[in-house]
Amino acid sequence: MRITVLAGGIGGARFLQGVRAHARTLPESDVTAVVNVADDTRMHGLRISPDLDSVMYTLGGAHDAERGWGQAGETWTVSGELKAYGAEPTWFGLGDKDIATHLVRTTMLDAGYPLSQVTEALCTRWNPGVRLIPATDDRLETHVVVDLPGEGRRAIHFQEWWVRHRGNVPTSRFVFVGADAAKPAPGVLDAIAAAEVILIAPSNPVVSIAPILAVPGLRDALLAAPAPIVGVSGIIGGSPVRGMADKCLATIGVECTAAGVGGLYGARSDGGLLDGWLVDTTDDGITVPGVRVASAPLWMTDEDATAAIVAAALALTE
Ligand code: GDP
Ligand code: FO1
Ligand code: CA
Repeated sequence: MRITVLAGGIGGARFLQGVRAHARTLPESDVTAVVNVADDTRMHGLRISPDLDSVMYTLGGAHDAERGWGQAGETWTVSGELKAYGAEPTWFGLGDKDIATHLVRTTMLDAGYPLSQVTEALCTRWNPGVRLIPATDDRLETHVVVDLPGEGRRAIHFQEWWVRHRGNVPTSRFVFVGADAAKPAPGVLDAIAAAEVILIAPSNPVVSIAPILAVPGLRDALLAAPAPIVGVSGIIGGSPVRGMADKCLATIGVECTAAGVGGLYGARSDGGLLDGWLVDTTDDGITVPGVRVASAPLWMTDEDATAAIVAAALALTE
């Protein structure tokens, strides 16, 4: 079965562990993940791709599960030295092992390779067992319009909003800089058109999935895809489980509930995204107009539990 997944960072990564595990039980399968790049930034001259790296490290078994980003067993010597120089941004930490990834990525990008090829090259080391494609090779960054005390209204990069301010600043909107001119990376449209099922990971709908959908052509490709599209809710009982989805949803005026996010994605029959929407058992009974809704336990506690979530998502297409 050809499965294509739209994914962000940690929620996408954990979900993909389950997709990979479930796919291994099928006679023939092939999993492609289209991954958000709008968290990407340059820091200290290095290109950082947080969501791609979260997925690559997690599927490669090298991730730090507790911290939720970067590699396990990290050391912070370089970050400490940069801080000692007062090199900005001092609020952003880069692990020593992680820096090697960014050095390879930046060197390849500066030599002219597109991010999709760089990602493929990095993955030859990590063997994720899933094909990882950035949504676009072009610059696409989430910026956040905020009111900073004493500084007035301005737009800051998503990383500054989240890592520096923890999202605790008056926030009016998210802007996907570069989206208008971005093109889907090679393989993205094919992965959507050739899929037998398309899954939307329980990733942040506002800053992980929306920037993927903002790449021109992507939404139309999803609407036209012959495969059913099933989303999995990242919101359980009104809680974002972990991360910033509550703050992001509040900013765009959407209720932080499984029904709220299902309604935000909308029914494919109505120009939206979804044929099916899988919610947690605590949210059983919610409805999304035009969408088939089912419930299952959605806590991605381990690979088996997550593979069962994937099986339940696929069952929604039958
Ligand atoms: P990020 O890019 O690292 O923020 O990660 P994603 O956007 O891929 O996913 C973050 C989202 O995953 C969070 O906002 C949660 O809603 C969701 N999430 C995290 N853990 C779980 C879980 O165990 N179950 C479900 N259903 N959602 C989860
Ligand atoms: N998150 C933090 O909370 N603090 C950091 O210093 C930090 C550094 C960092 C470096 C590389 C990387 O790939 C991710 C990093 N993150 C850090 C996570 C990241 O800010 C966000 O959680 C994601 O962009 C959300 O998807
Ligand atoms: Ca992200």
